Amino acid sequence: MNKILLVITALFFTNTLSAATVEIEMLNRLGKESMVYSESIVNIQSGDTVKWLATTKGHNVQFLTTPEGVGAFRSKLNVDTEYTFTVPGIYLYQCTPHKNMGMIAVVVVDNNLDNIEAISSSKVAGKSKGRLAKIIDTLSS
Ligand SMILES: [Cu+2]
Repeated sequence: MNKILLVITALFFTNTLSAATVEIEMLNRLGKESMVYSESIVNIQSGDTVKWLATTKGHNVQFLTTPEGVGAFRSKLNVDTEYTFTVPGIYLYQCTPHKNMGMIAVVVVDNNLDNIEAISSSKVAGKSKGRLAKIIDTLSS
């Protein structure tokens, strides 16, 4: 019994100590692409934080499809923003002004792909359709 408690405690502290912050830039241009997040897929562990940097202005982060039970998140335009992920699964988010211009990306927490159907059937328009298809291809392979 004590041994189990010890293992659980150790796991808890290991997880807390290793909580990481990943930075993503919000950009008007990256190589040949315009209106993009610098990473279209980020893999993190629960407890980790993603920080989106307003490297170029006019962008934000708005959750579009998330694991069940996760509340809405929408940041202000033009400012750095961050979110700490605690629920495993895939989070699809978009930039509100550029949602039809392909400015979407995902965060995957704990390598959990349980909600991939909900992600792939998310309503996106314009250039975001192609980007979402690419993301789903990558996640499924
Ligand atoms: Cu944008």
